Order: sequence, then structure tokens, then C-alpha cells
Amino acid sequence: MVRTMTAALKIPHFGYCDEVDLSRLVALRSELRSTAEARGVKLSYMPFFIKAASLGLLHFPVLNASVDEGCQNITYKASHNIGLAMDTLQGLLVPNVKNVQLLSVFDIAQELNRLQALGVGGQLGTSELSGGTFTLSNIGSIGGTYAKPVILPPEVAIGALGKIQVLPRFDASGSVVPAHIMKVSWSADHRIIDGATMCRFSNLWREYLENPASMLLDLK
Ligand code: CAO
Repeated sequence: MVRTMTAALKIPHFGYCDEVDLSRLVALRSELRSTAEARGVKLSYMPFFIKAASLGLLHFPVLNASVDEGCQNITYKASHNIGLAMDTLQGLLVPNVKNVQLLSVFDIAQELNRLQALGVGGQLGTSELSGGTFTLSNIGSIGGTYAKPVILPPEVAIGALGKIQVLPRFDASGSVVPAHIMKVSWSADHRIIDGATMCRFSNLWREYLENPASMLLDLK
């Protein structure tokens, strides 16, 4: 933790926040939950957040890259090994789901279940904890709304997800409706990622989650 955070402190962090209307995703997950359960898998929101991030990274590969210490070379990573911050009895651990670009939402849920079971048992090993390329931190699962996430070197971006809250919002006809709103707070390495890139990626990620059926079009 000390080594990673000391290295992270050297990175000029750019912060960007937005909100996502998850009303359709909330309905979709409640539809799919029992099917997943019948196949022995607990389906939370994380697999959707992770898959949408991977679909977005295909368009913004610089966010799934690393940079050398002198900031002379950028290495683009083909695998989307998406890390998730996990609150465990041993403290914060960040295992990652490997090759998310090749996985379905169900596959990701299955792997997440496995990682959570290992986390609870204090059994996460080097293979689960190394090789991450991009990270999501669901602080909302313990009640947080906003965060200022710290990049995990050698990664270049991280997102913190707030709690899903039912809040009043306007629909297309101007009526006030209850909406399931989640805040997202991104941090990116401003040496190689500009605000416009982070914002465009976040917009794409948001669009996938606000219209989860659109993910089907881009799934391999
Ligand atoms: N808003 C509202 N509800 C949420 C939510 C959110 N953002 N995230 C999860 N939930 C719900 C889940 O849907 C689940 O509800 P159901 O039982 O109805 O399905 C419940 O909260 C518990 O979810 P979970 O925590 O078991 O599973 P998850 O996949 O959502 O999250 C994990 C997994 C590992 C991200 C989470 O357990 C965790 O450790 N979060 C803390 C991360 C953290 O510490 N970040 C800070 C890092 S910097 O120090």
C-alpha cells in the first residue's frame, strides 16, 4: 500500500465526475437475477459496470495503457484486466477480472463471485492481484456517493462508483419522475490523458449503462 500510494502521488491526477441514470439497468438486473441465481451465480451491478467499461476501452485504448517512469513510452494493453477495489478483512485489495473483452456479463459475474469468495477467505493470490490494466472502485456498495480515487500505477485511470439513489429527475416530456441515479468520479493521469478523452469515455460508458440493451449490439 505504501509503495503503490507513494508512486501514485507522483501522478498528476485529473478528476472528472458525472451522474448516470441506471433506471433501465436496475429493471434489467432484477429480471436477470433469478436466471443467474438458477445457474449458481449472484448477479450484482458490477458485472455490467465492468463490461460497459471494457466496451468503452475498445474505443479509448489509451485508458487501458501504462506509461514508463520518464513518460517517454506508452504501452497499450490488449487485455482488459479490470480491477475492482475490494474491502476485505485484510484491508483494501484490488483483484482483477482478466480479459473482460472476451467475457459475457454472466462470465464476469461468475468470476466476481469467485474473487469475492477468495477475498472473504483471505485467499486472493498473486495471479488474481497482478496484471490489472484499469480499475473500478464501488464505494457505493458501502454507502459513499462521491470519491476522489487514486490511480493504481502503472495504470492510468480509475473510476469510483457511488451509491444508487432514487432521486427526482425530468423525463423527456418534462415531468418529474423517480430515477435511479449513480454518481461516478474518474481520475486519470493528466500527463497522457486529457479531460476531453476522459469525458468522451465516460459518456460512452454512461450510454451503455443507461441503455443496457445497446451493450448487446457490441458484445462479441
Ligand atoms: N449502489 C447501491 N447498491 C449497490 C451498489 C451501489 N453502488 N453496489 C452494490 N450494491 C448492492 C448490490 O447490488 C447488492 O445488493 P443485492 O443483494 O440486492 O444484490 C449489495 O449492494 C451487496 O453487493 P456486494 O458488495 O456483495 O457486490 P458488488 O458486486 O456490488 O460489489 C465489491 C463487490 C467487491 C466491489 C464490494 O463488496 C466492495 O468491497 N466494495 C468496497 C470497495 C472499496 O472499498 N472502495 C474504496 C477503495 S479506496 O480505499
